[in-house]
Amino acid sequence: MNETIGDRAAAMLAKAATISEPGPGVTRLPFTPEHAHANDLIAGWMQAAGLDTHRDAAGTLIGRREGATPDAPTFLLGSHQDSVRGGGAYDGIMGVLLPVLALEQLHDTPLPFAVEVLCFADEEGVRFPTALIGPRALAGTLDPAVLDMADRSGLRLGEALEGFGDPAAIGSIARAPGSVMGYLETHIEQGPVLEAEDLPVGIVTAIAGIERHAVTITGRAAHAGTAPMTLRKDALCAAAELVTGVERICGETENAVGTIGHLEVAPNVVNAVPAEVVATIELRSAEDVIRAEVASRVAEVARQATDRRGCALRMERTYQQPAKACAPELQDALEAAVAATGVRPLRLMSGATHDASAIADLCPMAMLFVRCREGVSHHPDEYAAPEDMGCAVGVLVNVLRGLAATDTQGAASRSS
Ligand code: HGY
Ligand code: MN
Ligand code: MN
Repeated sequence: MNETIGDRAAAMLAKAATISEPGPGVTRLPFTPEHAHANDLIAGWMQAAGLDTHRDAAGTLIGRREGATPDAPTFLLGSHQDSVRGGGAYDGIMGVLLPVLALEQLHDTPLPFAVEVLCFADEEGVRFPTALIGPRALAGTLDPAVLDMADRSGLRLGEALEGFGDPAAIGSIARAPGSVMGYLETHIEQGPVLEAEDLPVGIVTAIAGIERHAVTITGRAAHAGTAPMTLRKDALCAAAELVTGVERICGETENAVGTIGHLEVAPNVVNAVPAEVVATIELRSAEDVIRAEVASRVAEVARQATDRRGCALRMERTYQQPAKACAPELQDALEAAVAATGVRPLRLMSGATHDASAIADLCPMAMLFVRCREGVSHHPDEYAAPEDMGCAVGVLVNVLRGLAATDTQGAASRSS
């Protein structure tokens, strides 16, 4: 039986998934040997599809095909190559590969505009306490201070970037807004909606806003046997109240989610009252005003939980990005492209954040979701079916053809 485009995508992504640190799932962090190896593989994909490849100063691998004229605007597609620790084989990199396969299908189809597939280095923000440096550099919104942020080993981001990009030039790669028509990111849904609707693909309406806080609760170590309960300053009990507080507040707030994904206890021994807890709080909502309200309620719970136990609290917001709406005109173009494949178009919001959220500061952006088995993501069991990936490639081909037709009509009406 002929190998379908979806089968090819599945095989290529399975190969890419082997480029990982040892351990379960995929662990491919930015500016690492694994990243360099993945770049070589992806650049090969791009070149085989007829794209010229280069890396920009932010370490983004770019595959480009020229437009009809040297000054033609560019349409951007892409996603990220990096993963979380022990992640899946589709998050990010599938959104780099599928547009490459779509452009392979359009190799002999003239397009008036140039097209670039962007393979961003760091979307997850797992290695460094920042993220999205590639799209932010293109949008001209990158804070150069992030280059001084360090990973667990103390290596600065700016040093890690050497050999992948050019930290000294990262501030000069912002694209002129008029030079970019728009950005379309294809991404595994990472949620259960498309599976529940029995749909292979979906159209994203907005990307949730997100904020992260670093919390340190300092109590007092004491002997677990001799310290009376009334005289303890138990940092972990205070933290426990914060953990359930986040769950309760977000559980009772429509359109908000909250997670304490990281928690460390010291001295972390069976017979000592915990002296210190370090934790992260992450809050998300499609409505920034809701997220702000939840954040202030969570901060109040933290203050009360620590005051009551005589513990000290340090809580600092380390990251935030506002919710971003997808461009209505690109959503409509996606809807027409999906319908043309015979699939019922469905629009849904994204609880996960993406490179598109940063590119939205440069140009109109949109996202195409691909069904995710049981909504499982950021996990080795993450899975997108070949036939769904094949459908997505068909949608991307339809979108590019549609943009070309619109562009040509536009040019014709401008010249008449
Ligand atoms: O955290 C996120 O939403 C994304 O997967 N980095
Ligand atoms: Mn992702
Ligand atoms: Mn992710």
